Amino acid sequence: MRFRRLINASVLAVVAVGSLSTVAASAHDARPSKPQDQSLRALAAKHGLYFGTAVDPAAYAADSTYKTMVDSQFSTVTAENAMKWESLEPTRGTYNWGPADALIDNAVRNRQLVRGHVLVWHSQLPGWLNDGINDGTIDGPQLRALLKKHITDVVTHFKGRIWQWDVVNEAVSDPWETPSAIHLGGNAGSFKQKFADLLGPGYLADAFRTARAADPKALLFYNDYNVEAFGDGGAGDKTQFVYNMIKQLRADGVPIDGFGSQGHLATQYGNYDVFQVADALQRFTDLGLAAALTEVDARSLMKNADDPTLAANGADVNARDQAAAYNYHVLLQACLLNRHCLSFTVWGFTDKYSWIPNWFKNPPEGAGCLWDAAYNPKKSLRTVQGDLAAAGPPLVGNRIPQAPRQLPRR
Ligand code: 9MR
Repeated sequence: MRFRRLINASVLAVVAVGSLSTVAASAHDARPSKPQDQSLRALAAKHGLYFGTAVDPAAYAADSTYKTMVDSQFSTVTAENAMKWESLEPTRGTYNWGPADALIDNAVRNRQLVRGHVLVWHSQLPGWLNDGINDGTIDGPQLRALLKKHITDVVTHFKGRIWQWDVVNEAVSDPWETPSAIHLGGNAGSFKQKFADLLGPGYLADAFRTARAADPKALLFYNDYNVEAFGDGGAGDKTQFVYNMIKQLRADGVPIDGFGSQGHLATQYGNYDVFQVADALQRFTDLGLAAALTEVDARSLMKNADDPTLAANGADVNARDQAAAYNYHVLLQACLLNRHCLSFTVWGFTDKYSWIPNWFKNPPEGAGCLWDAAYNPKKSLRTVQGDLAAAGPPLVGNRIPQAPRQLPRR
């Protein structure tokens, strides 16, 4: 008792000194403390928003700066690759849960929520499954059965530890593919089209129902790229197609809770504006869904593969950095303006480990992250910090939690 009283007295003393100095500071200077002194997670928490990153376990283990930043800057994490089917079941029937479990353990330690990525995707399937689909030894009914087992096994294994699941990822085509009218699948003759055709049109509804049966509490998302804004609403408008598809799923009682807009932007294509993206998010959340920005980055064309880290021209870097920062700003503001937008996740936070230069080589693209390859803050980071620090009521309110939609009672 006496011990507790002593502690209370000393805590009170500290509080008193703290508040005195706050009063003194605010009398002279009404500005908030500098955003760059605060973490992204702390700045976002003022709005109830979770700020996340994709995590690469190899970098996390080998690079202490990377680890410190994952642990301290972010309030939600996504496994960049460790929860994909090829990572979890490289040999048929033998699961490798280790890296994904470790990632979740770290998240729990750091009081972070986890986005599960991904249950159904035509890409990064294990070799045995790819081969079976390609050589015809795995047919439609077999693939549907394998997928059902996969979703059940994975969601059950991680049950209670996943906040949001990307249940289905990138299921529809792009307008530059053939045929150009958006459809389930991809380019004529592609693996993506074959995967969709084998599964048949009902597979999305089945996937969400199977996931819900295995975990009643996780929020279940459809996730895709190039759906940040609506186009002309016609046959080549991917956002419109995804909207119609999700609207139908909701009307059919399918337990889909969220719309994930990946947010992989590129400065050479120009920028959206805040209200284009805010309007799109609103149309989706008006369907009764939560929303999330799930894989944000803003890449630029590089002059050569070494640029900008080794051979960059300062004028180029400045122009790109400002354009990239504006792209981050637009996505974040749109998310902040919608109280159903629950999280804003970047697809890696440092150019040191970004997927972009590995993916876009000819012509080279890069420089898409908030920090550069030497962990120097970029204009994009400062912009995001400023946006989070300056936002608040009446336009930016606290987030509205999403209730997971349940299967109908039998
Ligand atoms: O960042 C991921 C990269 O390491 C992988 O090689 C790549 C393989 O397809 O997938 C990347 O992540 C993708 C994500 O899972 C889905 N949306 C697009 C992302 C970037 O390609």
